[in-house]
Amino acid sequence: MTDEETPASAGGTISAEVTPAPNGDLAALELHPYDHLLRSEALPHIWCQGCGIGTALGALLHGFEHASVPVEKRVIVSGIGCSSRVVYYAKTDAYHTTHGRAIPFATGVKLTNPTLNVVVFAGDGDLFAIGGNHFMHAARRNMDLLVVCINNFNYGMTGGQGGPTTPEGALSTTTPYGNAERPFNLPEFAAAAGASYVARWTTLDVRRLQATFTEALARHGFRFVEVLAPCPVSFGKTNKIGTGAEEMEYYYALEILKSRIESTSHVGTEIVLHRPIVVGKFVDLERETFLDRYARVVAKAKE
Ligand SMILES: Cc1ncc(C[n+]2csc(CCOP(=O)(O)OP(=O)(O)O)c2C)c(N)n1
Ligand code: SF4
Ligand SMILES: [Mg+2]
Repeated sequence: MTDEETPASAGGTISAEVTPAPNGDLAALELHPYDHLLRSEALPHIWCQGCGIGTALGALLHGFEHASVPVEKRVIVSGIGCSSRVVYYAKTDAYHTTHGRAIPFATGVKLTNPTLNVVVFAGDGDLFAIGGNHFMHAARRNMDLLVVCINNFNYGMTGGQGGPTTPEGALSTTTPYGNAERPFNLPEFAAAAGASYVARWTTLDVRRLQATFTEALARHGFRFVEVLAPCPVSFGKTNKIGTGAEEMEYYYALEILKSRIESTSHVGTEIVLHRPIVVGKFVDLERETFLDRYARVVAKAKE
């Protein structure tokens, strides 16, 4: 990213002020309340100023703590992309796999050691373009995974190409005259494929995200959380939404809680540029998981 592309040059500000370490001792300085949950040796991170991925990671770490998941039981599996970089920074067991293949790797981890609490954390391109089939079948099986999708409506890492969640008409480096395709509606896709738990929030909804992760980490089966997140240097810039902060204002103006629109059928969960965005929890069911069913089959085979 060049200086020209930073949100600061588009009107944001960067503070150069840093709290001095006591006696100049950097090790004694607590940089963040979740510092102990981060691999500080891997910092600085690669994310652009105003990117939403770190906010979602912070909420997930909050969820691990508040759902009382023991540190040694936390696993994050990711694919490839800016979102998938979280595995470098979270102090959990982690697996940075190949593009689109986080779900099958995570399935292998869970089946090998069912006592682990396995989270897949990846981008919209990773999970729904190259990895779409894996998503669909893991949901159908009700595989015991929490899947977190950072939906920034494009392929952030590779230069802002359009993908399966790019809204119709939106601009990207591969749709310079507007996207002619209709995007996936991720909550509906997940629900139709068989997910037990489905929610969507934006990175503006930090407390709701924290509560959702806390709840979802304590559940079983296939759980899906879509996080709408700013990608200011690509999607935000190309579509004139602006900086990360301006994309938050965009969400503030457009998001509607699902609970507020229960009685009005004309507002759905599809995402249309500059139209209301429905957020909330859409599915929360107790269903037999793959591991439950598989244990029965194994018991039968042993009879
Ligand atoms: C098999 C394969 N195909 C393509 C790529 C190139 N590639 C790397 S990241 C990426 C897309 C990332 O988009 P997304 O998953 O939405 O993550 P984001 O960067 O937006 O967080 C692509 C196409 C790759 N690394 N491997
Ligand atoms: S390119 Fe977009 S998604 Fe990637 S770090 Fe920058 S703002 Fe975030
Ligand atoms: Mg993306």
